[in-house]
Amino acid sequence: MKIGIVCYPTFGGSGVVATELGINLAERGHEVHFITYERPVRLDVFRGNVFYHEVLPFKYSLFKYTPYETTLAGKMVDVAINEQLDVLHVHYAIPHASVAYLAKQILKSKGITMPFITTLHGTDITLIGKDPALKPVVEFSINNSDGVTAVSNFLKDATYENFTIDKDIEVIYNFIDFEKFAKTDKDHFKKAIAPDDEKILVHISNFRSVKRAEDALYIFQKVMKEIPSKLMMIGDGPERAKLEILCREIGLCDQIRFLGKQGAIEELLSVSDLFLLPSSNESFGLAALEAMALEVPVVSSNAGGIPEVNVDGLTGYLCEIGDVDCMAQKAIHILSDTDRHATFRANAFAQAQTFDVKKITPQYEALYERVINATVPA
Ligand code: GMT
Repeated sequence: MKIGIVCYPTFGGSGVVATELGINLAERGHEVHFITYERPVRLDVFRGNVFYHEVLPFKYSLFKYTPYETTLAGKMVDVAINEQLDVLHVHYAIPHASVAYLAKQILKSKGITMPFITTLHGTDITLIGKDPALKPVVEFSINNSDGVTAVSNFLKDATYENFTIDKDIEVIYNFIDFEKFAKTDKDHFKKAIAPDDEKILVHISNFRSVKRAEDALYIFQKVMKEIPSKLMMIGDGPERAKLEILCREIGLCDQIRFLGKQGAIEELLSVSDLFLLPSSNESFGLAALEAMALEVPVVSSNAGGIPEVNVDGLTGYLCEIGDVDCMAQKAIHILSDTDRHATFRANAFAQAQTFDVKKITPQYEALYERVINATVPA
């Protein structure tokens, strides 16, 4: 198949999922065309059947805002015609689903049929999408997609609760590529971060308020009173400056490393002992799955779709949002006994295997085929 993929090219979860899916589809023999405003961060190796079409900003003195949606629609139409796409798959509803609808109508007026699939990722539904300023457009574009998927049952239910939806939403979970996320011997990293063999706790996010990254610091503060440990804070975002101030206020800057955005996450996870995900909302929690793929147990909040990934008492623990005492106590419980820690590590890995990309990509392929076959020619 010839598949167009539209996503945010950044470190955000939806962009990572879209890029990894495109790469996997290409490895399975499909031709994949990424349509984005920048090269996606994880699209870092040349492949013969992967193409990247950049949406360039259109500037004109009359415009206060660059008309991104219009140029994106134009690029979708151009790629669909010239590359003869069979299907377009847009990730994150805003604005990609409504723009895909516009592109589809333009193509229809030219006698070209191009179905599109929308994958809902989380905040496009739970946070931003339900804002009255955006809701009618999000609702319309979901109802007019040829196929709709959500990355968890929680997100599917939230979509039906927040919008009037007359479409079937299929749950296709996020996934992990075990060829990329394989444990590597990074002992020199471990020595650099934890020279006295301390336990390494890790939090990875885009440091937006929804991640409650400050809770990771409070949890760590309690854990390190019982267990010699270090905390790696990976990623960047609007809350980072406040977190660095907090780290100074609680006097733990020697124990906490802010590493910023990192490319080879798997190398840092290879030396980690426990992952902290205290988010107030999370449709899936891809970062937790990536940790589990590297045998790192997870202590998290029980928000949104996280329980569909992190199984309480098996792969880690779930506590109420904001209950840092509970999360610290569970972290200590896991880390304080070597055999118990090893069992949690093994369980986390086994659970991650249920999300193997090799099991998930065929679900998208089947959906593409169903949608293409069901589409009436223009
Ligand atoms: O908030 C983020 O982490 C970014 C956001 C996105 O859309 O890029 O992530 C959402 O999509 C990820 C991939 O499907 C999910 O793993 C995250 O749980 C989800 N974030 C939220 O729901 C807050």
